[in-house]
Amino acid sequence: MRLFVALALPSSSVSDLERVVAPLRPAWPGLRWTGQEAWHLTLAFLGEVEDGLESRLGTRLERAAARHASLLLSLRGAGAFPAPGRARVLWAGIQGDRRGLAALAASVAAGARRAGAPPSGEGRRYQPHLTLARCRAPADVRPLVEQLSGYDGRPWTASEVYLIRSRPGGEPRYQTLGTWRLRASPASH
Ligand code: 2AM
Repeated sequence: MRLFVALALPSSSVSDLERVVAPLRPAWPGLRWTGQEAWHLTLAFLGEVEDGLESRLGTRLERAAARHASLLLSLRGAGAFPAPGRARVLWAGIQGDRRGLAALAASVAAGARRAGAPPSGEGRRYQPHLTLARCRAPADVRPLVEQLSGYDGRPWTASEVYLIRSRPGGEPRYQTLGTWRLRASPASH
């Protein structure tokens, strides 16, 4: 089964962003826009994982989560992979505790590797993002990146790591298999 590990966004952050993204979609029908119900921040994409590895994976993810404090994050601006002038992916940016986020992503990747489910794309630099749209062929999305550049969402505290099964074409597309809590951050005591 196809698995990934992610953080969720609170519904207020999702609806704030949707309010800004919704009016942009009709002008760019050539892009494959993601819907708000699918929005998440990927920590590690594990790809196809053998059935039966979930419980080992769960043990490792629990340990990884317990080593990290919850993260104060916000959505800000936009960008594109590999570049706005020839985009394959249009994304919203993540601000706040990016260092903590990268450290958590590294722990999650290490835990998944030990569980026998190494993330694909390991060795690539972790670039936190929320995918807004995918492009069938490289597209010049500079106007969209510009329109979203002033976006500055309200901060939220991410306090749980999610193991999610992705079922392309399935309903629902994303199924949560487990959640593990991060440590409470010192500021929230
Ligand atoms: P994306 O949003 O940047 O496309 C579920 O598919 C999640 O895993 C998505 O957030 C997706 O990231 C990520 N993902 C899918 N395929 C991937 C791959 N080959 N390498 C890294 N991440 C991938």
